[in-house]
Amino acid sequence: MIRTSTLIGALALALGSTASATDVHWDMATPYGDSTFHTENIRLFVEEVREATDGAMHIEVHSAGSLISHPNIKRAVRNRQVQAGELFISILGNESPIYAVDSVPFLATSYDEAERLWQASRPKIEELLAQDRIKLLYSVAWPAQGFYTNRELDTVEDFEGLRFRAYNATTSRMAELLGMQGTQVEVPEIPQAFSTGIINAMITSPTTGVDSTAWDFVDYFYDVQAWIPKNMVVVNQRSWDQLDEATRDVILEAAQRAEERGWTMSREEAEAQKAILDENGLRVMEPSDELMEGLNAIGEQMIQEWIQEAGADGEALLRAYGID
Ligand code: PCA
Repeated sequence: MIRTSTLIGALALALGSTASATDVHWDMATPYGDSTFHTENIRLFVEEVREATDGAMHIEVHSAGSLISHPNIKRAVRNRQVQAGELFISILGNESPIYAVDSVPFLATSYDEAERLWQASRPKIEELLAQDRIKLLYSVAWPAQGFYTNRELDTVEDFEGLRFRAYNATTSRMAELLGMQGTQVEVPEIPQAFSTGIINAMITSPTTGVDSTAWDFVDYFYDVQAWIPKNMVVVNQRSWDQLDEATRDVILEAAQRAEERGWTMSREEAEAQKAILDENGLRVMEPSDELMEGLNAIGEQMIQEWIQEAGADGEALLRAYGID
């Protein structure tokens, strides 16, 4: 059967119109839920692209890992199972330490530092992605990461024996150094992992704490601001190359706006989401000096380990960031 849209397309072509002859539909896989600001930002991005192309470029967002689970999103984009995707950059840390740089404890802990680190690491990350025929569109930070626990943390010894949710190789390593048992759990599964006792502690943003109703499972949020990790939005290079130039320009411009808007959203929500944690009965704690000293020592060790692993590329990246 011939679809009406095909007929209209053929007609438009015959009449010399550029309108709907080049309708493109892309699928985009993302790991996080619809209420997360990253997903809200993606939906605004997709809508801008749709409007600026008069509806010709349609990107369908499949959120919360509903189409592809987070650990498989990069591969799915590479293999064109989906044309676009969003993922947490440091989930790729076991492919290259360069991907993990934004999750090294206490290397970049303010938004200004995180932005500088992003500018310093972006070219190298683009180069790595290009090896897999993937193109980077934009990247947005999460608010700073803090600990959620059901016990008071006075010193680093208090982590001993906790069952800790890890979300990448760096957090697994941190669990090990703090004497915790690490288990990798994706965001949509956090509530279940807590309620079944697989985990009883985690490190993440106030955003993800709110999204996963952390107050149902733990009593404290320690605002240690350990690092500011990022997501990135990527597309398959071949799918990209098949777009006409006008559409590519529209997407690049919308991507740049999405990056700027996303960082603003992130900055704004760091405080707002902490207030929501507090309203729901979680005790938002300032860490003691002793706790911070212990964590900083672990951070030092992990920075050294990262430098060793990342070699000359890592040194160049840190120099670009402003550390010798
Ligand atoms: N939320 C995501 C990544 C970092 C964050 O704040 C998570 O917990 O997996």
